[in-house]
Amino acid sequence: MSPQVSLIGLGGMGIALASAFLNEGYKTTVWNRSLAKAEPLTKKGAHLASTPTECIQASQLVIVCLLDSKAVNDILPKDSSVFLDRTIVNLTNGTPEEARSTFEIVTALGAKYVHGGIMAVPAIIGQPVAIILYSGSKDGFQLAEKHLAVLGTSKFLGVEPGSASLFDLALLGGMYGLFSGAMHSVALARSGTGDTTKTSATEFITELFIPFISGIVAYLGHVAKQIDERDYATEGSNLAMQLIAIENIVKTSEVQGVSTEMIKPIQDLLQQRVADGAGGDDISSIIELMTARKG
Ligand code: FVH
Repeated sequence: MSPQVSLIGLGGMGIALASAFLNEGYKTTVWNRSLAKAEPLTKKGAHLASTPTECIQASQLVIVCLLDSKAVNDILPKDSSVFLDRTIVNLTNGTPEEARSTFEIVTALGAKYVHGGIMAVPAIIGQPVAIILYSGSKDGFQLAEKHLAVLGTSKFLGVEPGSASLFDLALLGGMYGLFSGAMHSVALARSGTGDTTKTSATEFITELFIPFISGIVAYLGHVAKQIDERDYATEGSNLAMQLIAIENIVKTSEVQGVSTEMIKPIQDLLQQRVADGAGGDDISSIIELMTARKG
């Protein structure tokens, strides 16, 4: 008998998730608020449920992937008989508090609840490079594990239901830092006069930004060790020196009419650290301003 799965939510990500299961021969039942989005999947053999309740009843493993937690709370049935023997895996982006709240609600209704965070775009779902974080019911995760492997590489972070959301948001925060840095970098590079004005964003990013940043990414392992050991001794790039470079970036951005919104926050952090007497430290020492340390 073919394995079965139900999917609630057929946005860009839900369609990719459902397609991955269909491609692996799963009997796949889907539900979406707007019916039209189900059409490409029903053509590939998916069964269309007419309500979320019908979709949950169709399979023991139910995957939810909606826009936000409010949408999840809106569509989840409140009748516990629907949830008998069900494992609900919610891959909707949300806060750790929202994950914990949905865990309480769904567990009280009698189902096993696992919350997830997808660290991938729809195009790579189904490949090992698609990392998906999970936390919550260990039994639920173990029951679902071999099916979740269809979607990518699973990483179970423990029984605290909010852990996957916390790591999801932490990683996305890093990604947005990179994007905002890249946008500022391109804007500044294109603000010049002379030959550089002819440089396209594509040329600048591929020939200069990516090779430069790749070297910096490799250095992050060392930065992480400094943070863990709380030893910020620099191997040559101290904060006082880096602050001057950042001040030059801010000054030049202002002269060139480029927004300083992305660069000013890091200037503020370095200024504070240098004022605190940490001018001889490495960049890792700004972590001291970002977190209330436990233990
Ligand atoms: N797409 C991506 O790159 C990222 C990758 C990482 C994970 N995220 C998260 O995945 C969740 C879904 O994202 P999505 O890309 O599928 O989002 P949309 O294409 O905008 O589809 C949204 C679906 O949610 C349904 N929906 C919205 N509000 C309601 C509601 N009140 N009641 C019922 N359903 C609702 C919407 O239905 P419809 O508009 O088609 O009727 C779509 O199915 C998300 O948490 C990302 O952060 C994706």
